[in-house]
Amino acid sequence: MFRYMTAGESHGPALVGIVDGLPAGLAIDVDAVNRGLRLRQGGYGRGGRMKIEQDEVEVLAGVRGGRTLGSPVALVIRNRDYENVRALMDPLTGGGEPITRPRPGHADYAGALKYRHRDLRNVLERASARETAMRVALGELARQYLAVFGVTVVGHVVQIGEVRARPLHGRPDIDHIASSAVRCADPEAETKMIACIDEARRAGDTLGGAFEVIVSGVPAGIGGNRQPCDRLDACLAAALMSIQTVKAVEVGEGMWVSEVRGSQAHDTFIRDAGTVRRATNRAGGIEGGIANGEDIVVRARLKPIATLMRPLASVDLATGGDAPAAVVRSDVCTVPAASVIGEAMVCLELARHFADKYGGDSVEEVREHFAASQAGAAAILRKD
Ligand code: EPS
Repeated sequence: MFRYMTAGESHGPALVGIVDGLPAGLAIDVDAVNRGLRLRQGGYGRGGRMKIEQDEVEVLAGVRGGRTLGSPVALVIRNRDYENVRALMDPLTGGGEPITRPRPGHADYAGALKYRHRDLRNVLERASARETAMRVALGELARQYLAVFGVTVVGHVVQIGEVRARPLHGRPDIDHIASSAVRCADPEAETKMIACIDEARRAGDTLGGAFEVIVSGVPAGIGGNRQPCDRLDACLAAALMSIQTVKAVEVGEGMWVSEVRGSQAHDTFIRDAGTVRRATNRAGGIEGGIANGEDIVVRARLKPIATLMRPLASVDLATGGDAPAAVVRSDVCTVPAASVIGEAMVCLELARHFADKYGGDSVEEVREHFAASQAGAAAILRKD
């Protein structure tokens, strides 16, 4: 079983993560984890906090001499900003003026009622997208596990505000996305997206958008249909929806196929050199909850961030009177960062499904299971 968990407050001492279920003998590349963390911190539209943090992971357990031991892997990322706000956030002595004016669109209000907190800081600290730094670190480990099977995962931004990138033809150019300030493959759209972010910043406002994640190398048969929770599309949708500000998820051409006839919507089969492929990939690589061997394509749509420098109408929970929402330091647009987090969530979810199907206690055993399964699947298609 592959599972993970994170803990940590946005301005607390550190973020902590544990991943359990990686096989023994997997080479761990910490530099690659730190590269992922740097990508998540970047992207045009970030606020002042990212000038303070320089996220780096420390491995605490489960790895020796650069290889996994088969025991749980524990990671920590320290929050540099903690040193500036110790009086507020010290786990034993922290305190201060309560925040009492909930931001529309944020977890502030619902969380206060849920946990019966009178200080909204007790809600916002965990609700903050800061915790996604640890998701990215764990996701990079999951990506290194998926590499055993030849799987690659790439995320890119397809929309910021009203600016849409031109649709990709083929797979995205990873180097171009990495060098784009907004992680967008379309240079023309990139310029407009940057202008759009500048405009929102000047207006004291925020922006949402959309990103796409493309996965290649997933063999047919990952996922399942025995129970609702086995379905790969459902699992990926839940994983992406768990990212702060995501309000919609699409698999393949999910929105478009809802408007056309069946004769236009489905991906016809083509026989090709002893194997079978598809003329199109509108299903986004998943049919009936099971990967069909084509690239997996998922998209997530994000609402604008809830912290506005020109705050929306709210109420003061301390007095019961009308009041503008609390204003705290924040970002203008985090869609580029979200595309990195989206990659991580897809990696984590796929790692769980790969471990279910091909899992083993050591990398050698995993490779044996995978090779046997691949040979069995090829025999279904062979007609000699
Ligand atoms: C966030 C508010 C900002 C963001 C933060 C998420 O933090 P602060 O209140 O410290 O300025 O920068 O994101 C991160 C710290 C991060 O690492 O992504 C929020 O309220 O969700």
